Amino acid sequence: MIRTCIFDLDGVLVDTARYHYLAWRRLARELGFDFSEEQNEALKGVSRMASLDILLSCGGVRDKFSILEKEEMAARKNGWYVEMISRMTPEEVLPGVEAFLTEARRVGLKIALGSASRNAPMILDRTGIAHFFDAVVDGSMISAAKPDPQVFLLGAQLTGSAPVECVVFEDAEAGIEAAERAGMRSVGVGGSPTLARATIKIDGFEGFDVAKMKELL
Ligand code: B16
Ligand code: MG
Repeated sequence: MIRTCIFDLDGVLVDTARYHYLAWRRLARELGFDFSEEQNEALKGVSRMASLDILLSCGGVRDKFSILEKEEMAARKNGWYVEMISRMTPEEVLPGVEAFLTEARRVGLKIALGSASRNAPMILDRTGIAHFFDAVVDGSMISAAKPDPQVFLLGAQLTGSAPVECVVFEDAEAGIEAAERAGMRSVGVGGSPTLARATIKIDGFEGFDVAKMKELL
């Protein structure tokens, strides 16, 4: 039986990947190299500092900086990112998401967020979906990033469900692996071929509902 739905944020409920990309690209340009959208794919679902290491590797400068310099760069990128997400509106919630969350609540399912982003609470607020959540687990509450299962196990614990009673919605391979390691079923969201290990896959929430979820899982 499913009692809790745990949602990743970026790529599942909203598309903040575009803003992450613009901010990382600006940093890369300040450092003297370019950063493509294809290269940005590798950053999805990955923590802020791990993303910075990938970006610096792309520019061939990964070993050039001290920890302090890297922290300053990550803070600079985050400043630009926060500037962009502070202007987000409810129109940026992905299609079908609000209908699914509304129905899930109506039928008594618990709803949790399991995101790597330290900015998750602000994004939920700006897009007007914070009220749907019984528990919010963000990047500031965990010590190990996905594919470690910590973020989802905490979501289960905070909603009073056992892992086997949870289903995780994820758009990143590391998130699907984290769900698997947590002993949870998963729904891979979006067209990425790297989500092959998800229990089921959907293109998005349009046309998807709780009955379909229960039938397919
Ligand atoms: P922040 P998710 C992830 O969010 C993003 O996909 C990833 O690109 C980002 O680096 C990470 O959050 C950390 O975000 O810098 O805001 O703390 O997909 O786990 O919701
Ligand atoms: Mg994601």
